[in-house]
Amino acid sequence: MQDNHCFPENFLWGAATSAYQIEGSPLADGAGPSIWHRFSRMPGRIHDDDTGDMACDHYRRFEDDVRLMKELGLQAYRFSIAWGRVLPEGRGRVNPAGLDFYQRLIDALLEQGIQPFVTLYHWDLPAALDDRGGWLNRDCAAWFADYAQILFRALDDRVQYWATLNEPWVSVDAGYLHGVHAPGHASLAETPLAAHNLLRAHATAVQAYRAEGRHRIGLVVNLEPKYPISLAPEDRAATVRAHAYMNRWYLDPVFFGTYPKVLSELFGADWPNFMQADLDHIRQPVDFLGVNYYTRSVVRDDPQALLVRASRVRQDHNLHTAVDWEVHPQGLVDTLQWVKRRYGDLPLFLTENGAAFEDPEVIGGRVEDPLRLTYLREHLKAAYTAIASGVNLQGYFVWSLLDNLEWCHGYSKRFGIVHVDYATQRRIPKSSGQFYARVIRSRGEALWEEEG
Ligand code: IFM
Repeated sequence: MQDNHCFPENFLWGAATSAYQIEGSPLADGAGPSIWHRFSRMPGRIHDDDTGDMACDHYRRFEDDVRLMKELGLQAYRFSIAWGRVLPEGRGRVNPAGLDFYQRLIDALLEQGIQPFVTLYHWDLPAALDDRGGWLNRDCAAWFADYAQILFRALDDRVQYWATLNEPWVSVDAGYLHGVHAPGHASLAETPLAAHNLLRAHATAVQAYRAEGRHRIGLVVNLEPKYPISLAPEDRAATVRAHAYMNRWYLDPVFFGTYPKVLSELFGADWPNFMQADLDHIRQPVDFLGVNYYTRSVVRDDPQALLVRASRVRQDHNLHTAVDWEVHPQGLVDTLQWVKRRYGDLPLFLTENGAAFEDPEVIGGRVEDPLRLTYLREHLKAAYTAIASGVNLQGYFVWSLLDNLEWCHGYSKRFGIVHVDYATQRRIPKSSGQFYARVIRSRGEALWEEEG
Protein backbone atom coordinates (compact mmCIF):
# COMPACT_ATOMS: atom_id res chain seq x y z
CA MET A 1 0.00 0.00 0.00
CA GLN A 2 1.17 3.52 -0.71
CA ASP A 3 1.53 6.60 1.46
CA ASN A 4 -1.47 8.37 -0.07
CA HIS A 5 -3.70 6.00 1.92
CA CYS A 6 -5.29 4.43 -1.13
CA PHE A 7 -6.81 0.98 -0.71
CA PRO A 8 -5.52 -1.80 -2.99
CA GLU A 9 -6.53 -1.40 -6.63
CA ASN A 10 -8.77 -4.49 -6.75
CA PHE A 11 -10.45 -3.78 -3.39
CA LEU A 12 -14.21 -4.28 -3.80
CA TRP A 13 -16.46 -1.47 -2.53
CA GLY A 14 -20.04 -2.46 -1.90
CA ALA A 15 -23.21 -2.26 0.13
CA ALA A 16 -25.35 -5.03 1.61
CA THR A 17 -29.01 -5.85 2.21
CA SER A 18 -31.10 -8.98 2.75
CA ALA A 19 -34.27 -10.26 1.12
CA TYR A 20 -36.80 -10.09 3.94
CA GLN A 21 -35.51 -6.72 5.11
CA ILE A 22 -36.03 -4.90 1.81
CA GLU A 23 -37.98 -6.82 -0.80
CA GLY A 24 -41.62 -6.65 0.29
CA SER A 25 -44.19 -8.63 -1.77
CA PRO A 26 -43.34 -11.77 0.24
CA LEU A 27 -45.91 -13.99 -1.46
CA ALA A 28 -45.77 -12.49 -4.95
CA ASP A 29 -45.62 -14.65 -8.06
CA GLY A 30 -46.11 -17.93 -6.23
CA ALA A 31 -43.53 -17.48 -3.43
CA GLY A 32 -44.00 -19.51 -0.26
CA PRO A 33 -44.04 -17.89 3.21
CA SER A 34 -40.95 -17.91 5.40
CA ILE A 35 -40.55 -18.19 9.15
CA TRP A 36 -40.21 -14.38 9.29
CA HIS A 37 -43.48 -13.92 7.43
CA ARG A 38 -45.08 -16.09 10.08
CA PHE A 39 -43.21 -14.61 13.05
CA SER A 40 -44.08 -11.04 12.05
CA ARG A 41 -47.74 -11.99 12.29
CA MET A 42 -47.46 -13.04 15.93
CA PRO A 43 -48.60 -10.02 17.95
CA GLY A 44 -45.87 -8.30 19.94
CA ARG A 45 -42.93 -10.10 18.35
CA ILE A 46 -41.82 -7.15 16.21
CA HIS A 47 -41.79 -3.52 17.30
CA ASP A 48 -45.14 -1.91 16.38
CA ASP A 49 -46.12 -5.26 14.82
CA ASP A 50 -44.25 -4.22 11.69
CA THR A 51 -43.92 -6.80 8.92
CA GLY A 52 -41.83 -7.19 5.78
CA ASP A 53 -44.94 -7.08 3.60
CA MET A 54 -43.92 -3.77 2.02
CA ALA A 55 -40.43 -3.07 3.42
CA CYS A 56 -38.57 -1.03 0.76
CA ASP A 57 -40.69 -2.48 -2.04
CA HIS A 58 -37.43 -3.52 -3.65
CA TYR A 59 -39.10 -6.50 -5.35
CA ARG A 60 -40.94 -4.04 -7.58
CA ARG A 61 -38.37 -1.23 -7.59
CA PHE A 62 -35.12 -3.13 -8.01
CA GLU A 63 -34.27 -1.45 -11.31
CA ASP A 64 -34.40 2.01 -9.69
CA ASP A 65 -32.37 0.68 -6.76
CA VAL A 66 -29.69 -0.66 -9.08
CA ARG A 67 -29.50 2.76 -10.76
CA LEU A 68 -29.07 4.30 -7.32
CA MET A 69 -26.21 1.90 -6.59
CA LYS A 70 -24.59 2.99 -9.81
CA GLU A 71 -24.95 6.65 -8.84
CA LEU A 72 -23.22 5.90 -5.55
CA GLY A 73 -20.40 4.23 -7.47
CA LEU A 74 -20.86 0.80 -5.85
CA GLN A 75 -18.74 -1.93 -7.39
CA ALA A 76 -20.50 -4.79 -5.64
CA TYR A 77 -23.88 -5.47 -4.11
CA ARG A 78 -24.39 -8.11 -1.44
CA PHE A 79 -27.98 -9.35 -1.25
CA SER A 80 -29.70 -12.55 -0.22
CA ILE A 81 -32.03 -14.85 -2.10
CA ALA A 82 -35.35 -15.72 -0.49
CA TRP A 83 -35.40 -19.52 -0.46
CA GLY A 84 -39.21 -19.55 -0.55
CA ARG A 85 -39.38 -17.53 -3.76
CA VAL A 86 -37.38 -20.21 -5.55
CA LEU A 87 -38.88 -23.23 -3.75
CA PRO A 88 -42.25 -22.27 -2.23
CA GLU A 89 -42.32 -25.45 -0.11
CA GLY A 90 -38.58 -25.24 0.55
CA ARG A 91 -37.88 -28.35 -1.53
CA GLY A 92 -39.24 -30.11 -4.61
CA ARG A 93 -41.13 -27.85 -6.99
CA VAL A 94 -39.20 -24.86 -8.38
CA ASN A 95 -41.09 -21.59 -8.88
CA PRO A 96 -39.67 -20.17 -12.14
CA ALA A 97 -41.07 -16.68 -11.45
CA GLY A 98 -39.18 -16.47 -8.15
CA LEU A 99 -35.92 -17.54 -9.76
CA ASP A 100 -36.55 -15.12 -12.59
CA PHE A 101 -36.65 -12.18 -10.17
CA TYR A 102 -33.05 -12.88 -9.14
CA GLN A 103 -32.00 -13.46 -12.76
CA ARG A 104 -33.31 -10.01 -13.64
CA LEU A 105 -31.70 -8.41 -10.59
CA ILE A 106 -28.32 -9.95 -11.44
CA ASP A 107 -28.57 -8.95 -15.08
CA ALA A 108 -29.44 -5.37 -14.07
CA LEU A 109 -26.43 -5.28 -11.73
CA LEU A 110 -24.04 -6.63 -14.32
CA GLU A 111 -25.31 -4.15 -16.90
CA GLN A 112 -24.17 -1.40 -14.53
CA GLY A 113 -20.85 -3.11 -13.86
CA ILE A 114 -21.82 -4.09 -10.28
CA GLN A 115 -20.67 -7.51 -8.99
CA PRO A 116 -23.43 -9.56 -7.38
CA PHE A 117 -22.35 -11.06 -4.03
CA VAL A 118 -25.05 -13.58 -3.21
CA THR A 119 -26.02 -14.87 0.23
CA LEU A 120 -28.03 -18.08 0.06
CA TYR A 121 -29.54 -17.91 3.53
CA HIS A 122 -30.22 -14.74 5.51
CA TRP A 123 -32.63 -16.20 8.10
CA ASP A 124 -35.82 -16.63 6.02
CA LEU A 125 -36.31 -20.40 6.17
CA PRO A 126 -39.40 -21.53 4.22
CA ALA A 127 -42.25 -22.01 6.70
CA ALA A 128 -43.04 -25.40 5.11
CA LEU A 129 -39.60 -26.64 6.21
CA ASP A 130 -40.08 -25.27 9.70
CA ASP A 131 -43.22 -27.40 9.83
CA ARG A 132 -40.88 -30.37 9.36
CA GLY A 133 -38.63 -29.26 12.20
CA GLY A 134 -36.60 -26.65 10.32
CA TRP A 135 -32.99 -26.46 11.48
CA LEU A 136 -33.71 -29.09 14.13
CA ASN A 137 -34.25 -31.67 11.40
CA ARG A 138 -31.03 -33.29 10.11
CA ASP A 139 -32.54 -33.36 6.62
CA CYS A 140 -32.47 -29.57 6.51
CA ALA A 141 -28.81 -29.72 5.43
CA ALA A 142 -29.73 -31.69 2.31
CA TRP A 143 -32.75 -29.46 1.60
CA PHE A 144 -30.45 -26.44 1.75
CA ALA A 145 -27.87 -28.00 -0.55
CA ASP A 146 -30.56 -28.94 -3.09
CA TYR A 147 -31.81 -25.35 -3.05
CA ALA A 148 -28.24 -24.06 -3.38
CA GLN A 149 -27.57 -26.36 -6.31
CA ILE A 150 -30.55 -24.96 -8.21
CA LEU A 151 -29.06 -21.49 -7.79
CA PHE A 152 -25.52 -22.55 -8.70
CA ARG A 153 -26.84 -24.07 -11.93
CA ALA A 154 -28.95 -21.04 -12.79
CA LEU A 155 -26.65 -18.21 -11.71
CA ASP A 156 -23.01 -19.25 -11.37
CA ASP A 157 -22.32 -18.11 -14.93
CA ARG A 158 -22.85 -14.56 -13.61
CA VAL A 159 -22.16 -14.74 -9.88
CA GLN A 160 -18.54 -14.77 -8.71
CA TYR A 161 -19.12 -14.66 -4.95
CA TRP A 162 -21.42 -16.97 -3.01
CA ALA A 163 -21.96 -16.99 0.73
CA THR A 164 -23.82 -19.94 2.22
CA LEU A 165 -25.15 -18.62 5.55
CA ASN A 166 -25.33 -15.16 7.03
CA GLU A 167 -24.50 -15.01 10.75
CA PRO A 168 -25.48 -18.51 11.86
CA TRP A 169 -24.73 -17.40 15.45
CA VAL A 170 -27.64 -14.94 15.29
CA SER A 171 -29.98 -17.49 13.68
CA VAL A 172 -29.31 -19.76 16.63
CA ASP A 173 -28.82 -17.41 19.60
CA ALA A 174 -31.81 -15.20 18.74
CA GLY A 175 -33.98 -17.83 17.03
CA TYR A 176 -33.49 -20.91 19.23
CA LEU A 177 -32.02 -19.78 22.57
CA HIS A 178 -33.65 -16.41 23.32
CA GLY A 179 -36.66 -16.66 21.03
CA VAL A 180 -36.52 -13.04 19.88
CA HIS A 181 -36.11 -13.94 16.20
CA ALA A 182 -38.00 -16.45 14.07
CA PRO A 183 -38.81 -19.22 14.70
CA GLY A 184 -39.07 -17.86 18.27
CA HIS A 185 -37.94 -20.90 20.25
CA ALA A 186 -36.23 -20.66 23.63
CA SER A 187 -34.67 -24.02 24.32
CA LEU A 188 -31.25 -24.97 25.63
CA ALA A 189 -31.52 -28.42 24.11
CA GLU A 190 -32.43 -27.16 20.63
CA THR A 191 -29.67 -24.56 20.45
CA PRO A 192 -26.63 -26.78 19.72
CA LEU A 193 -28.71 -28.95 17.40
CA ALA A 194 -29.81 -26.01 15.25
CA ALA A 195 -26.21 -24.74 15.13
CA HIS A 196 -24.89 -28.13 14.09
CA ASN A 197 -27.43 -28.55 11.31
CA LEU A 198 -26.73 -25.05 9.99
CA LEU A 199 -23.04 -25.93 9.81
CA ARG A 200 -23.82 -29.24 8.10
CA ALA A 201 -25.99 -27.31 5.62
CA HIS A 202 -23.15 -24.89 4.93
CA ALA A 203 -20.73 -27.75 4.31
CA THR A 204 -23.14 -29.73 2.13
CA ALA A 205 -23.72 -26.66 -0.05
CA VAL A 206 -19.97 -26.03 -0.33
CA GLN A 207 -19.52 -29.63 -1.41
CA ALA A 208 -22.28 -29.23 -4.02
CA TYR A 209 -20.55 -26.08 -5.26
CA ARG A 210 -17.23 -27.88 -5.70
CA ALA A 211 -18.93 -30.32 -8.03
CA GLU A 212 -20.01 -27.68 -10.50
CA GLY A 213 -19.33 -24.10 -9.40
CA ARG A 214 -16.57 -22.11 -11.08
CA HIS A 215 -16.10 -19.18 -8.72
CA ARG A 216 -15.82 -18.59 -4.96
CA ILE A 217 -17.87 -19.72 -2.02
CA GLY A 218 -17.57 -18.86 1.66
CA LEU A 219 -19.41 -18.26 4.91
CA VAL A 220 -20.42 -15.02 6.64
CA VAL A 221 -20.11 -14.74 10.43
CA ASN A 222 -20.64 -11.86 12.84
CA LEU A 223 -17.68 -11.37 15.14
CA GLU A 224 -17.48 -9.23 18.25
CA PRO A 225 -14.22 -9.07 20.17
CA LYS A 226 -14.49 -9.58 23.92
CA TYR A 227 -12.31 -7.74 26.42
CA PRO A 228 -12.37 -8.46 30.16
CA ILE A 229 -13.47 -5.62 32.45
CA SER A 230 -10.69 -6.51 34.89
CA LEU A 231 -7.78 -8.84 35.28
CA ALA A 232 -9.65 -10.82 37.93
CA PRO A 233 -9.61 -14.53 37.01
CA GLU A 234 -13.43 -14.72 37.03
CA ASP A 235 -13.76 -11.87 34.50
CA ARG A 236 -11.07 -13.35 32.31
CA ALA A 237 -12.74 -16.75 32.40
CA ALA A 238 -16.09 -15.12 31.55
CA THR A 239 -14.43 -13.43 28.56
CA VAL A 240 -13.05 -16.74 27.35
CA ARG A 241 -16.56 -18.25 27.56
CA ALA A 242 -18.22 -15.33 25.77
CA HIS A 243 -15.56 -15.36 23.05
CA ALA A 244 -15.88 -19.10 22.45
CA TYR A 245 -19.67 -18.88 22.38
CA MET A 246 -19.88 -16.02 19.92
CA ASN A 247 -16.68 -15.99 17.88
CA ARG A 248 -15.35 -19.54 17.79
CA TRP A 249 -18.51 -21.65 17.75
CA TYR A 250 -18.96 -21.47 13.97
CA LEU A 251 -15.36 -21.00 12.87
CA ASP A 252 -13.53 -23.70 14.82
CA PRO A 253 -15.61 -26.48 13.22
CA VAL A 254 -15.25 -24.99 9.71
CA PHE A 255 -11.47 -24.56 9.98
CA PHE A 256 -10.45 -27.24 12.49
CA GLY A 257 -13.33 -29.75 12.56
CA THR A 258 -13.85 -29.29 16.31
CA TYR A 259 -16.15 -27.37 18.62
CA PRO A 260 -14.64 -25.23 21.39
CA LYS A 261 -14.50 -27.51 24.40
CA VAL A 262 -16.04 -24.90 26.67
CA LEU A 263 -19.36 -25.21 24.79
CA SER A 264 -19.98 -28.74 26.01
CA GLU A 265 -19.24 -27.53 29.56
CA LEU A 266 -21.72 -24.67 29.19
CA PHE A 267 -24.51 -26.80 27.75
CA GLY A 268 -23.85 -29.77 30.03
CA ALA A 269 -26.39 -32.54 29.39
CA ASP A 270 -27.91 -30.51 26.53
CA TRP A 271 -24.74 -30.81 24.45
CA PRO A 272 -25.26 -33.73 22.03
CA ASN A 273 -22.59 -36.28 21.35
CA PHE A 274 -21.94 -35.12 17.78
CA MET A 275 -20.61 -37.66 15.29
CA GLN A 276 -16.99 -37.21 14.26
CA ALA A 277 -18.08 -37.85 10.65
CA ASP A 278 -20.25 -34.71 10.81
CA LEU A 279 -17.35 -32.64 12.06
CA ASP A 280 -15.07 -33.98 9.35
CA HIS A 281 -17.75 -33.05 6.83
CA ILE A 282 -18.20 -29.53 8.22
CA ARG A 283 -14.51 -28.85 7.68
CA GLN A 284 -14.85 -28.10 3.95
CA PRO A 285 -12.27 -25.63 2.61
CA VAL A 286 -13.82 -22.24 1.86
CA ASP A 287 -12.55 -19.66 -0.62
CA PHE A 288 -13.11 -16.67 1.64
CA LEU A 289 -14.59 -15.67 4.95
CA GLY A 290 -17.11 -12.84 5.30
CA VAL A 291 -16.88 -10.96 8.59
CA ASN A 292 -19.68 -8.72 9.86
CA TYR A 293 -18.36 -6.26 12.42
CA TYR A 294 -20.35 -3.67 14.38
CA THR A 295 -19.15 -3.45 17.97
CA ARG A 296 -17.14 -5.02 20.78
CA SER A 297 -18.08 -6.03 24.27
CA VAL A 298 -16.37 -5.54 27.59
CA VAL A 299 -17.21 -8.54 29.74
CA ARG A 300 -17.65 -9.37 33.40
CA ASP A 301 -18.40 -12.59 35.17
CA ASP A 302 -22.14 -12.90 35.81
CA PRO A 303 -23.29 -16.21 37.31
CA GLN A 304 -26.96 -15.23 36.66
CA ALA A 305 -26.58 -14.70 32.89
CA LEU A 306 -28.18 -17.40 30.77
CA LEU A 307 -25.79 -20.07 29.55
CA VAL A 308 -22.53 -18.13 29.17
CA ARG A 309 -22.52 -16.64 32.70
CA ALA A 310 -21.01 -13.43 31.32
CA SER A 311 -22.45 -9.94 30.82
CA ARG A 312 -21.54 -6.89 28.82
CA VAL A 313 -20.44 -3.87 30.85
CA ARG A 314 -21.67 -0.75 29.07
CA GLN A 315 -18.82 1.69 28.42
CA ASP A 316 -20.78 4.86 29.14
CA HIS A 317 -17.93 7.18 28.21
CA ASN A 318 -18.06 5.99 24.60
CA LEU A 319 -20.61 6.71 21.88
CA HIS A 320 -23.35 4.08 21.45
CA THR A 321 -25.62 3.62 18.44
CA ALA A 322 -29.43 3.60 18.48
CA VAL A 323 -29.35 -0.15 19.18
CA ASP A 324 -26.95 0.52 22.08
CA TRP A 325 -23.86 -0.89 20.39
CA GLU A 326 -20.63 0.74 21.50
CA VAL A 327 -18.68 2.40 18.69
CA HIS A 328 -15.20 0.91 18.82
CA PRO A 329 -13.27 0.87 15.51
CA GLN A 330 -10.12 -0.64 17.04
CA GLY A 331 -12.17 -3.78 17.66
CA LEU A 332 -12.34 -4.25 13.90
CA VAL A 333 -8.54 -4.26 13.60
CA ASP A 334 -8.27 -6.67 16.53
CA THR A 335 -10.93 -8.94 15.05
CA LEU A 336 -9.44 -9.17 11.56
CA GLN A 337 -5.97 -9.78 12.97
CA TRP A 338 -7.34 -12.45 15.30
CA VAL A 339 -9.03 -14.23 12.38
CA LYS A 340 -5.76 -14.27 10.48
CA ARG A 341 -3.76 -15.50 13.47
CA ARG A 342 -6.19 -18.24 14.37
CA TYR A 343 -7.62 -19.43 11.05
CA GLY A 344 -4.91 -18.53 8.56
CA ASP A 345 -4.26 -16.02 5.84
CA LEU A 346 -7.41 -16.54 3.80
CA PRO A 347 -9.17 -13.83 1.74
CA LEU A 348 -11.52 -11.83 3.96
CA PHE A 349 -14.41 -9.53 3.14
CA LEU A 350 -15.98 -7.14 5.57
CA THR A 351 -19.45 -8.21 4.52
CA GLU A 352 -21.30 -5.86 6.91
CA ASN A 353 -20.39 -2.76 8.86
CA GLY A 354 -22.55 0.22 9.69
CA ALA A 355 -24.65 1.89 12.34
CA ALA A 356 -28.21 2.75 13.34
CA PHE A 357 -28.64 6.33 14.50
CA GLU A 358 -31.70 8.55 14.91
CA ASP A 359 -31.63 10.46 11.65
CA PRO A 360 -32.88 14.05 11.54
CA GLU A 361 -35.89 15.08 9.45
CA VAL A 362 -35.46 15.40 5.71
CA ILE A 363 -34.79 19.11 5.14
CA GLY A 364 -34.66 20.53 1.64
CA GLY A 365 -34.31 17.05 0.20
CA ARG A 366 -31.24 16.30 2.35
CA VAL A 367 -30.55 13.99 5.27
CA GLU A 368 -27.51 14.92 7.34
CA ASP A 369 -26.25 11.95 9.36
CA PRO A 370 -22.85 12.99 10.73
CA LEU A 371 -22.70 10.22 13.32
CA ARG A 372 -23.08 7.51 10.72
CA LEU A 373 -20.63 9.27 8.43
CA THR A 374 -18.03 9.38 11.21
CA TYR A 375 -18.74 5.75 12.09
CA LEU A 376 -18.03 4.74 8.49
CA ARG A 377 -14.94 6.92 8.26
CA GLU A 378 -13.41 5.50 11.44
CA HIS A 379 -14.20 1.88 10.58
CA LEU A 380 -12.85 2.24 7.06
CA LYS A 381 -9.67 3.70 8.50
CA ALA A 382 -9.53 0.69 10.81
CA ALA A 383 -9.96 -1.58 7.77
CA TYR A 384 -7.04 0.25 6.16
CA THR A 385 -4.91 -0.28 9.27
CA ALA A 386 -5.74 -3.99 9.21
CA ILE A 387 -4.73 -4.26 5.55
CA ALA A 388 -1.51 -2.32 6.21
CA SER A 389 -0.70 -4.83 8.96
CA GLY A 390 -0.95 -7.70 6.48
CA VAL A 391 -4.58 -8.82 6.71
CA ASN A 392 -5.86 -10.04 3.34
CA LEU A 393 -9.03 -7.92 3.31
CA GLN A 394 -10.43 -7.79 -0.22
CA GLY A 395 -13.62 -5.77 0.09
CA TYR A 396 -16.02 -3.79 2.25
CA PHE A 397 -19.84 -3.76 2.29
CA VAL A 398 -21.62 -1.07 4.22
CA TRP A 399 -24.73 -2.20 6.09
CA SER A 400 -26.98 -1.09 4.71
CA LEU A 401 -27.72 0.34 1.31
CA LEU A 402 -31.25 1.29 2.41
CA ASP A 403 -33.04 1.91 5.68
CA ASN A 404 -34.96 -1.33 6.16
CA LEU A 405 -36.75 -3.72 8.50
CA GLU A 406 -34.37 -4.23 11.40
CA TRP A 407 -35.88 -7.58 12.47
CA CYS A 408 -37.55 -7.34 15.90
CA HIS A 409 -36.98 -3.56 15.96
CA GLY A 410 -39.16 -3.23 12.87
CA TYR A 411 -38.67 0.04 11.00
CA SER A 412 -37.73 1.97 14.14
CA LYS A 413 -33.97 1.62 13.58
CA ARG A 414 -32.35 2.99 10.47
CA PHE A 415 -29.01 1.64 9.21
CA GLY A 416 -29.18 2.92 5.62
CA ILE A 417 -26.78 5.22 3.80
CA VAL A 418 -29.89 5.95 1.75
CA HIS A 419 -32.95 7.26 3.56
CA VAL A 420 -36.26 5.53 2.75
CA ASP A 421 -39.54 7.34 3.24
CA TYR A 422 -41.73 4.29 3.85
CA ALA A 423 -44.95 6.18 3.00
CA THR A 424 -43.83 7.21 -0.47
CA GLN A 425 -40.87 4.85 -1.00
CA ARG A 426 -38.79 7.85 -1.99
CA ARG A 427 -35.03 7.24 -1.59
CA ILE A 428 -32.61 10.01 -0.59
CA PRO A 429 -28.88 9.33 -0.25
CA LYS A 430 -27.84 10.60 3.19
CA SER A 431 -24.67 12.61 3.70
CA SER A 432 -23.02 9.32 4.74
CA GLY A 433 -23.99 7.85 1.35
CA GLN A 434 -22.50 10.80 -0.47
CA PHE A 435 -19.37 10.52 1.64
CA TYR A 436 -19.11 6.80 0.88
CA ALA A 437 -19.40 7.59 -2.85
CA ARG A 438 -16.44 10.00 -2.50
CA VAL A 439 -14.46 7.37 -0.62
CA ILE A 440 -15.07 4.87 -3.42
CA ARG A 441 -14.14 7.37 -6.14
CA SER A 442 -10.89 8.22 -4.36
CA ARG A 443 -10.12 4.57 -3.46
CA GLY A 444 -10.17 5.57 0.18
CA GLU A 445 -8.14 8.76 0.06
CA ALA A 446 -11.20 10.86 1.02
CA LEU A 447 -11.17 9.19 4.43
CA TRP A 448 -8.25 11.37 5.39
CA GLU A 449 -9.65 14.66 4.04
CA GLU A 450 -10.10 17.50 6.53
CA GLU A 451 -13.37 17.02 8.40
CA GLY A 452 -15.52 20.08 7.64
O1 IFM B 1 -29.81 -5.96 9.97
C1 IFM B 1 -28.86 -6.87 10.41
C2 IFM B 1 -28.51 -7.87 9.33
O2 IFM B 1 -29.63 -8.53 8.86
C3 IFM B 1 -27.54 -8.88 9.86
N1 IFM B 1 -26.41 -8.26 10.49
C4 IFM B 1 -26.64 -7.20 11.43
C5 IFM B 1 -27.59 -6.19 10.84
C6 IFM B 1 -27.85 -5.06 11.86
O3 IFM B 1 -28.42 -5.57 13.01
